[in-house]
Amino acid sequence: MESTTEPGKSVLVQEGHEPAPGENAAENSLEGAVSVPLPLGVGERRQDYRSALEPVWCPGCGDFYVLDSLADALVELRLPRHMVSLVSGIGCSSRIPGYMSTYGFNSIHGRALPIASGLKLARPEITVVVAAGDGDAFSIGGGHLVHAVRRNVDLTLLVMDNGVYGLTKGQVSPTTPLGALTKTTEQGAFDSPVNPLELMLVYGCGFVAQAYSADTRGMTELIIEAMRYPGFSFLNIVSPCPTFRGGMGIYKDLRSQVNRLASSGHDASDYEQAMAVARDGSRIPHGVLYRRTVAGPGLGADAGLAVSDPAALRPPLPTGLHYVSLQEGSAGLERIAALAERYR
Ligand SMILES: Cc1ncc(C[n+]2csc(CCOP(=O)(O)OP(=O)(O)O)c2C)c(N)n1
Ligand code: SF4
Ligand SMILES: [Mg+2]
Repeated sequence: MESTTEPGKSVLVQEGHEPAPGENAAENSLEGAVSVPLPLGVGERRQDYRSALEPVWCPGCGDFYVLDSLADALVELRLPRHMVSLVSGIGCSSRIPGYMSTYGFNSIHGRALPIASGLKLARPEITVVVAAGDGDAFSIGGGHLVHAVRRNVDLTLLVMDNGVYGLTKGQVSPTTPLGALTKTTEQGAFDSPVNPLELMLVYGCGFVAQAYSADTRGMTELIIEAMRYPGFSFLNIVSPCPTFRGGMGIYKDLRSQVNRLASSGHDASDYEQAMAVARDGSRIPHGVLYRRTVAGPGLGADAGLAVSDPAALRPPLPTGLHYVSLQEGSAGLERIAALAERYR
């Protein structure tokens, strides 16, 4: 998979995705495919990172804000479109790769993290962002979370947490609050909900943050910070589903509960403080709860952001792995590099 396609060259794509740069358009027989210029390089505006597909989300869906914020973050990070890959599972939220002009993989329900980990290990120079729903991440894909955290591959996981299964029309999810009415809990949800922030802190995630999706600017800053973090980073995004949970009034309810950590004196280097914020069920924290800053392999000035300078793409691809393990130190790095050599 060499990045040899020249700017302006036409390739076949389907549903807004491009095949690998350099892929022969004539050999690509994807049904319903259309020919569009492959967008290479850095975009200047939000629209440059959007595909031609119009979102099919319901009016008022919180995921619209996430789409805007993600595009804004890529503009600010000056990441070339062909050097970013968005990997998702299945769900309303997981449609997001199709709406962007970067690479994308709308994969299998709950399986985005292992796919994204493989991609990042195989192509470490590509910035990989995982987009998931709360069901995708904490229910069917819940088993993958702990391993993504402990492997600490340099990925960013964005969970669009609407507290419901949106795509399949309103069933209870792992983050549905106690007592909430859904299609499958007509007398109120009775299982204790998962607390995503507490869960990721307990797993040992080095970067744990939360955003409220209607605060687009604040969310953009948090996405940028998460993507810059050298190692596995987690951003839970409270992204309402007004169709199946709470109607449009949910925005007003949520706004009144938001607790902006940046203005509350919160110390994100303090694990105990982060845990206390995560466990405080009375507010919705918006900001970075925890950011581990322990120095370790890969924690150089440029680690965590695969490509910030397009000129850096010109030299041959690195042969070593860009794998960050804050916990295992260099032993972990050596093991992974040896494994990679075996399968090369
Ligand atoms: C293996 C598998 N199991 C179940 C489904 C059905 N399914 C598709 S999306 C989904 C849940 C979506 O909820 P969530 O992940 O919270 O995303 P949302 O639609 O709310 O954004 C389910 C159960 C599936 N597609 N594949
Ligand atoms: S069902 Fe809910 S999550 Fe899905 S698009 Fe509609 S509002 Fe958004
Ligand atoms: Mg959901």
